[in-house]
Order: sequence, then structure tokens, then C-alpha cells
Amino acid sequence: SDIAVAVPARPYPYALVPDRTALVVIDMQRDFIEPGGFGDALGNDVTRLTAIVPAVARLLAFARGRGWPVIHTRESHRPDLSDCPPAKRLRGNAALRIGDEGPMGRILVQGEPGNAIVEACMPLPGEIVLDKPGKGMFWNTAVHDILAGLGVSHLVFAGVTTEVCVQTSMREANDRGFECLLIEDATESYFPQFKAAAIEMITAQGGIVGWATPLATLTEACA
Ligand code: C5J
Repeated sequence: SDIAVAVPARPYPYALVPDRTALVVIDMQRDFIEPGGFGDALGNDVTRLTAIVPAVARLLAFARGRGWPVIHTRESHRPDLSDCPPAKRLRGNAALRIGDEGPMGRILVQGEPGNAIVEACMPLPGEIVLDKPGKGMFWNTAVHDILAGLGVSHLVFAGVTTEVCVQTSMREANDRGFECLLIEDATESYFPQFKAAAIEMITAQGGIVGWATPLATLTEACA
């Protein structure tokens, strides 16, 4: 049905249509989140990211209980890097490039240990796992067709990092006509000021990219 539930949110209540909603969990990968991974090796404080793992796991349990489709993304490239533009590979730390051997296997390469999703957020059989070569989830993936096939118009977002892959994916989804809600305590950045600014940007100007709310507000509104 198209019956909507009003979820209190920034900048005003989000009209969630449960029968047309999917959960999107962005890049909850060991290499970004776990101590000893790629993110850690680059000098980032991963404790901020490990701290949201339980909230993302609770959100997954909630979505599964509701029967929502669940889409997990992984930032990843083919082993031959044919889907990694040189401009992406050459960016940043010359000692740790995409495809190089990192602390948890080859960096951002499909099938490597660090590319896997953290244990507590592991996809279940039947859930969609999307390998995406970009920061956003639409570039070079089948996700638009997958969502159309499922009849989804509303997307609830979680994952890392807020201002990079989560925000890019939300902006891409917003341009494609999806109504997007970010779960504030189920997303995180290495930089707290970037997380706060990303949420401000998303919700500014009457929700120019979408809405944001805490997990408990979503679950209470749907109870
Ligand atoms: C993600 C990144 N997943 N920060 N990647 O946000 O490069």
C-alpha cells in the first residue's frame, strides 16, 4: 500500500511508505571500520566508526523484521582494477594505493579480507550486496534497475562515511527521485565536524537532499 507513516525528522516529518521502503547500508567494510585496516593505516581514528556498528546492526534487525529489502554496498574494484580510474588510484598516499597489498589484503579489491563487511552487519542470504567502484552507489552498478524492480521509492540510509559515500549516494538517489532518510546514529565519519556539516547540508533548504533522524525515532514512529 501507499499508506505513509510520519517519522519525526529534520527538517520536518518524513513521510515513510513502509511498503515502498528499502534499507541501504553503505560500505560497512572491515577496511574502513576495524583497527588494523586500511582506514587505520592511513592514520584515521577508526574508533568513531566501530562505535556505530551496534546501531547499524539494530537498524538491520529492524528492517529485516519489517520485511524491507536490504541493500549492502561495498566500495570495491575488480582484481585487475579495470573499473578503477587512474585518477582514483593515483590520489592520496603513494605508499597505500588501491590494489596495493594492505594490512588486510589488497586495498579496495573484491574478495580481499578487508573488503568484507564487518561480522555484526553481515548480509543475510537473499539480501542484495552491491560492489560499487565509485563513492556513490549508482555509478557503474545495477542499483537503479534493482530498486525499480522492487517498486522502491523510499530509501533509509546508514553506513560510512557520512560525508563521502553516504552523502554521495543520497545525492545520487535524490536526483533519481527517491525520498531519502539518513539515520544519524547509524552513520559516522572519521571527522566529527564533517558528519555534522553533511547532515546540515542534506537537511538544509527544506530537505534539499533528504531528511535525518535518530534510529529510536524511526522505530518508535513505526511501532
Ligand atoms: C567511504 C571513503 N565508504 N571515505 N569511502 O566513504 O573513501
